Amino acid sequence: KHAAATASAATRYSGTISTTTDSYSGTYRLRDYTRGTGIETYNCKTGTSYTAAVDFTDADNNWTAAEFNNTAKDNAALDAHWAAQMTYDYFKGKHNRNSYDNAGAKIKSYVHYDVNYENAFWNGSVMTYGDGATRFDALTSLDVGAHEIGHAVCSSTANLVYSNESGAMNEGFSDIWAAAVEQYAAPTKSTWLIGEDIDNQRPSLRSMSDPNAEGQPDTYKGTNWYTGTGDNGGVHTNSGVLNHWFYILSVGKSGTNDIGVSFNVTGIGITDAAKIAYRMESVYLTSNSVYADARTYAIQSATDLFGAGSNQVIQTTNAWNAVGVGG
Ligand code: ASN
Ligand code: ZN
Repeated sequence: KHAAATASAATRYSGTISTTTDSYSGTYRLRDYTRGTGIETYNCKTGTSYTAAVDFTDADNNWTAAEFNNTAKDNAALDAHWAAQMTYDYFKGKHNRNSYDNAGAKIKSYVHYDVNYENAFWNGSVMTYGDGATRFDALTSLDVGAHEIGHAVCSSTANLVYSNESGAMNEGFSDIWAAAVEQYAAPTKSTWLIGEDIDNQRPSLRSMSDPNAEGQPDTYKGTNWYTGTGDNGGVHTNSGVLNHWFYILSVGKSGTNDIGVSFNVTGIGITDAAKIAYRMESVYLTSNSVYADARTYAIQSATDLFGAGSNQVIQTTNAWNAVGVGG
């Protein structure tokens, strides 16, 4: 009745990739039943109803630019489908997590949401992607897709409240997974920039290597630290501190931070840094955790994974000192 099939897909942002689709009723649709209980990608046709959405289909399973790089930006659906697949594979392969809930939950993505919609979001159940307008092209790049699914992972783990410091860390974890998935599935892209493929006006939405470049703090309560009430208390601003901690831990950096602390961190690589971040998020942090808790539990996680006194524990501690979250 239906069967998994391997497609060739000319994506909007990641070249021509191999992807799993579903052969059904004489055509192929953007559904993949080889991962968890499924990965499904739907077309909202510029409406805002999830129930009115339809399948994307292709007659021969060769989803070409000639067919999909049209004025409707239908090729963006191929990126969303692939982003969900690569995020699934990353969490399964690297953290033995079976989908965002670790119980194989179906990952549904809704593309062409609304008209000129300049955002993407996890609505608590499904991923939703606008086509963009002025600042953004269609918001279905690999890193943005991984970021949104990262919110679903957070909901099923630490469940960080989406305001103030806990919300900034919720945002930071989504950027950490965006970087980790991008490094895993597309290592030639700019791992440490978020949204570089979709931004028409800036180099990126956020820079994990230099948060100040996009208006974020790189130091706890340092330059650009936001204390107002907008954006749920600056969740997309103050995430720069967690982002920069993860960057420094992965890659290393030396310098002096905004509060005058000199640091010299040797990077442990993104693989070990991600193991520490994942354990902190999935085992230790809770809804109202703040940056001081992240320091405590990152060090605890590194100790669990690599042993007391290990280089990973030393550099985890040094990276927190570097971003101004002291002991
Ligand atoms: N794109 C935004 C984000 O994922 C939308 C939101 O949920 N605040 O952070
Ligand atoms: Zn987010």
